[in-house]
Amino acid sequence: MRIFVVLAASLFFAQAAFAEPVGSPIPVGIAVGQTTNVALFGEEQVNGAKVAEKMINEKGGVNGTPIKLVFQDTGGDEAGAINAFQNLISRDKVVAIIGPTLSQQAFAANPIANQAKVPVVGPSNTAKGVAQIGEYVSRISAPMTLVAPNALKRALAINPNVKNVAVVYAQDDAFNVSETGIFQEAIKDQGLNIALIQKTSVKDTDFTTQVTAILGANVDMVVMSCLAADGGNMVKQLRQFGYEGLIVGGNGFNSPNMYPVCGKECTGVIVAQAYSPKADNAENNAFVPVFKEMFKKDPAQFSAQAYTSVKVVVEALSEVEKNSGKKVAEMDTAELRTALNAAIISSSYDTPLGEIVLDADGEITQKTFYVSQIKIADDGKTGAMELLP
Ligand code: MET
Repeated sequence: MRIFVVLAASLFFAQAAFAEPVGSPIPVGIAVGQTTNVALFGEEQVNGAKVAEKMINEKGGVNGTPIKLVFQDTGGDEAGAINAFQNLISRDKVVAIIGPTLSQQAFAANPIANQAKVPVVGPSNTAKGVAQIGEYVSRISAPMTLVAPNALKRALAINPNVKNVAVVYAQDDAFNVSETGIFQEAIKDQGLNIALIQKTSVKDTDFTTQVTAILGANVDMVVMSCLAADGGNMVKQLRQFGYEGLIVGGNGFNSPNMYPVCGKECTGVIVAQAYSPKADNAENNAFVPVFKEMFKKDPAQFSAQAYTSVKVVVEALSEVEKNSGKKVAEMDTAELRTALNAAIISSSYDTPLGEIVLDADGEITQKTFYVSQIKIADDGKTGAMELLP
């Protein structure tokens, strides 16, 4: 009888423990740009990851073991990303790394994690070839191949008379070089003429030369592949110098943190997106209210993607426990990292981005994309991405 009571009591407590995670937390690395011009994106990524950590641990973490995010700022360059990766791999012994923010950084830092057999989940890398860096590299950010042509089609729906297009891209950034290639192909596929191409740098703040050239070319549309700070400033200067045609931006423009950079001149800019806070799926309906409660605003794409990355790692950790019959905490770090990578790839996940599939290469397939137009409020600093039908 006594044994029965003890058994029943421990079963009861085991159930209760499920809601309140116990044991040493599982360290998951977050290596994004929290400083420099890249912080405009990094801040959104940190917020999304924190929401994931809170929601996941409130639900019992990984079968009762909590997770702990270990943040390492990468800054905006390759050296910063390499340094952050090395700290997370060797010092913090994370099970996986979510990061870095830029593809430019991924091409430098991911090979280090790959060599060390540490899974990397790219939360925002959209250049061609990132998932293919190595066996241990995957991403949940769809490459612009799928996203960019959508934006052009919607722009043409707004002005079907567009003929001549100017293309702008930041030549010192891998993702923007990749993205402009995709945009330029899509522009030609639409039967439009590329009247001129202007190169910029992500470090530029003065775009007089490029803006003057564009105004001289008499184009009806400018298609830009830049990051948020440089791109925001260039949009502002284009409008201030009198350009009145359409502006289409790529992934670098997909951040509300760009609004205060270009102010009211951002209104009307068309942006392709891999996420909408309005998406009506169970995962997004759970994510958005918690995010709003924590940060008093709608989640942006980079937040939703960071949230998704953490969720992918946690679901894969659960899968590892299921397949191995062992608790993650009992596994050797190297053994766990390898098993985790195998569980991350070749799987599908329900996420705020909709259902996503990661193939054997770690490349993402995503079904739903959006195109929005920026509308800046009267204060000139806040605004919204209004979905185009
Ligand atoms: N998509 C970018 C890249 O792959 C990063 C975030 S937006 C500039 O570098």
